[in-house]
Formats: sequence, structure tokens, C-alpha cells
Amino acid sequence: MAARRTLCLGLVLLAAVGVLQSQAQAPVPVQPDFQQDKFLGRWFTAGLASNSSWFREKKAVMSMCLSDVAPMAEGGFNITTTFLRKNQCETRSLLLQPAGSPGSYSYISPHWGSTYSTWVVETDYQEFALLYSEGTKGPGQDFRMATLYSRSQTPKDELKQKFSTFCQAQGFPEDAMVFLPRNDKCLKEQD
Ligand SMILES: *[C@@H]1O[C@H](CO)[C@@H](O)[C@H](O)[C@H]1NC(C)=O
Ligand SMILES: CC(=O)N[C@H]1CO[C@H](CO)[C@@H](O)[C@@H]1O
Repeated sequence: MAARRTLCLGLVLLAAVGVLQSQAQAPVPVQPDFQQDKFLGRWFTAGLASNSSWFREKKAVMSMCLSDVAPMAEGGFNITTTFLRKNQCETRSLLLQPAGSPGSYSYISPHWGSTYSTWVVETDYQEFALLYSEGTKGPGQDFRMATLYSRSQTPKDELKQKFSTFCQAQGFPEDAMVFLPRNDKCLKEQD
């Protein structure tokens, strides 16, 4: 379950994750001229793809998460996410540290000692963002994930298509991708 929570954040701790494999891919770009202030505020996690075998098992039971992105004084983000777990709404925060170029961040898992890189591949700030994450150090090293952030709980078909195309280009198999259903219990009043 810890794993599902972090999926919502677009980063997985690989807590209970067994074997993960990945393959060298072309480098994934970062949004040019990324403007952090325009990225702040509310996003819904509308789509996910991950190369972990575990994700394939869990994806059927996952639902949309709500993330509030707030700035940190020293740069980076404090991302507070609300998600459904065991029929209860839970909230967790995760701190992303700036990592080099604007739009790139790193996250250190306090529980597992793994380091993850995450970056904004593309965004128009108003409607969508594509994020990419990968483990760079520690147990999660083989982990790769793509996340679709949407400002709306009902992303347009073009946006879903864009995410599918991105996932394919990054070598995620079809069954390693999911569009998350709305989660009315936690998100009803939020749209
Ligand atoms: C992150 O945001 C949450 C929710 O607003 C807040 O409770 C928490 O203290 C913040 N953490 C840091 C380190 O700023
Ligand atoms: C566990 C798993 O399915 N790993 C796959 C990750 O993606 C590469 C291709 O990018 C596959 O070869 C692996 O089998």
C-alpha cells in the first residue's frame, strides 16, 4: 500500500516491489524554460505508467489522486497528495528538492534510502503536465515511471492520446499504463 501512495505522487519507493527491470532509452527531455510558479497549485494524477511488474497487478485498483503543489523556500516543491486507501481518504506530503536545471527534482525516500529523479517533461501549466521519474540510487535503481498530471478530473481524449504516445516512446508496454478513474469519495468537491 505504501507503494500505491507513492505512485500517486508520481514516484515509487519500491517498498514492496520485487524485481524491476528497465532498458536503456533515449534521454527524456525537460520542459524548456520551465516556470516553477506557473506549475503550482492543484493537479489530478490522471495517468500512470511504470515498468514494475508490481504495478501491473495493482493498477486495476488504483484511482485518481489529488496533488497540491506548493513552493519551498529553498526551491523545489512540497507536494501534498490526497488518495483513497482502504476506503479512506489519506493525505501525505512529499518534498522534491531542486536538482540542477529548472523542472528537475530529486526525492530521497526516508524509508528506503533510495534516490529518485523526477522531472517535468512537458507542460502547458493550464491543462496538463507529463512527468518522468526514475530511481538513481539504492534499491529503486531500476525503476521508471511516467505520470500524467491534469488540471481537470476529466482529461480530454487528446491529452490521453498524448500520454499514450509518450509512454510508448519511452518503451512502456501497453499493459504497463493506466488511466485512473475518478475517485468521488475523496475528490468530489474538488473539481
Ligand atoms: C508541506 O505541506 C503540508 C500541507 O500544507 C504541510 O503540512 C507540511 O508542513 C509542509 N512541509 C514542509 C516541510 O513545508
Ligand atoms: C518487469 C518488466 O516488465 N520489465 C520490462 C521493462 O521494460 C523493458 C522494455 O523497455 C522490458 O524489456 C522489460 O521486460
